[in-house]
Amino acid sequence: MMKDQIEQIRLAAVDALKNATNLSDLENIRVSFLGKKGQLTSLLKQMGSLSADLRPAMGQLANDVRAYLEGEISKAATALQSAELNHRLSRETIDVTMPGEDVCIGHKHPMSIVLDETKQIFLGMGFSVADGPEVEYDYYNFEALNIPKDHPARDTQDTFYISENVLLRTQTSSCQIRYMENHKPPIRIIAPGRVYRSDALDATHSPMFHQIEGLVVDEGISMADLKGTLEVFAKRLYGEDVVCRFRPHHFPFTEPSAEMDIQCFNCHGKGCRLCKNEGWIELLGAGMVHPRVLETCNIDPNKYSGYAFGIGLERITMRRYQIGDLRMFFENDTRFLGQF
Ligand code: FA5
Ligand code: MG
Repeated sequence: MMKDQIEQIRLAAVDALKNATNLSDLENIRVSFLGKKGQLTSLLKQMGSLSADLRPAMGQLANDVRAYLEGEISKAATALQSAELNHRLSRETIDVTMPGEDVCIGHKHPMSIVLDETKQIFLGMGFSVADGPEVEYDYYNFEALNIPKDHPARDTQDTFYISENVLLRTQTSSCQIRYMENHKPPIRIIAPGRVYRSDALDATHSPMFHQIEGLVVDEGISMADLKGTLEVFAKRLYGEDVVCRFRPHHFPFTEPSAEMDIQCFNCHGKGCRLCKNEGWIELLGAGMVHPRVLETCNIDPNKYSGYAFGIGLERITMRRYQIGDLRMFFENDTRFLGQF
C-alpha cells in the first residue's frame, strides 16, 4: 500500500536524521528523501496508478510528510549549528591569566634621531628644509660648483658614474645649485640626504653616507656668521662644553674654505685608532660661497654673499652617542638599534 510506503519513508528519514552529525549530512538526507530524484518524489510519480478517489488523500499525506520532514531537517540544522558554535567558543576561550606575548616596538634609527634634532636646531635659527635627487647630473654635482671635467678635486670624491653626464651625487652641495636656480636671496636652507663615493669602508667611512648641506645667501653675510652658526649648532647638539676647531681647507666652490673638527670623543684628544691618532674627527666642510657659483645661478656676487657647509650625519651621530664605528649604523643589528 502506498500509505505504508510513505510511512516507511518518513521513518527511514527520521532515523537517518538521528545519525546526522553535520550540515552536509543533513543536505544529503534532504536530497535523498525530498530531492527531485528522492524517495518521496519517486513514490509520488507512481500516483498515476492509483484510482482517482484515492489520489487526493495520498497527495495530501505525501505533502504532510514532506512538510514534516522539512521541519525536522531545519530543526536538526539549528541544533547542529548551535552545537558547532558552542564547540568553537569553548575551543577558542582565552585564558586571560596566561602571560602575554612580548610586543616588539620599533625604534627610530640613531641617525634619524640626530637628523631630527639637527633640523630642529636649524629651523629654530630660521632655516627651511630643501632636497634634491640622489641620481644627479654632472652639472649640479661638479660643473656648476666650479669643478670642471678635468679638475683635480674630482679625484678626492671617487664617483660612481651612471653615464658620462649622470652620476650618484658625491655631495649634497648639488642642492645648493638646484635651490639657487629657483630661489633668489635671502636664502637660508639645509638639505639633508644620501651621497655616494667609492670610498673604502672603515670606522669613519662608508661608500654610502649622509650629508646635511647648509646654504645662506643674503646681503652682508660673512665668515663670522658661518662660524657663529656652526658653533651654536655644535653647542645645541652636544652641550656648551663641546670642543671644536676650524681648520683652513680648500673647496673649489667656497673661498675661503674651512673644515670643522671635533675633539675625538674616544680619546679626548690624546690620539687613538678612531681618530687615526690625530685627536680630532672631521665633522664638516664649509666656506663662503664662491662668487663664480653665485654668478652661475644668476645671483649678483657684488650685491650678495653667502656661506655653505656640508655636515657628515654619520660623524655627528657617532659623537652624539659615543659610537666608535660607523658600520654599526648599517648592520641592522637590533641589539644595537634597540638601545636608542
Ligand atoms: C664635501 O663633501 C663638501 N661638499 C662640503 C662642503 C659643503 C664644503 C659646502 C663647503 C661648502 P667633504 O668631502 O669633506 O666635503 O665631506 C663632508 C663631510 O662628509 C666630512 O666632513 C665627513 O663628515 C663626511 N664624510 C666624507 N666622506 C665620508 C665617508 N666616506 N663616510 C662617512 N662620512 C663621510
Ligand atoms: Mg673633508
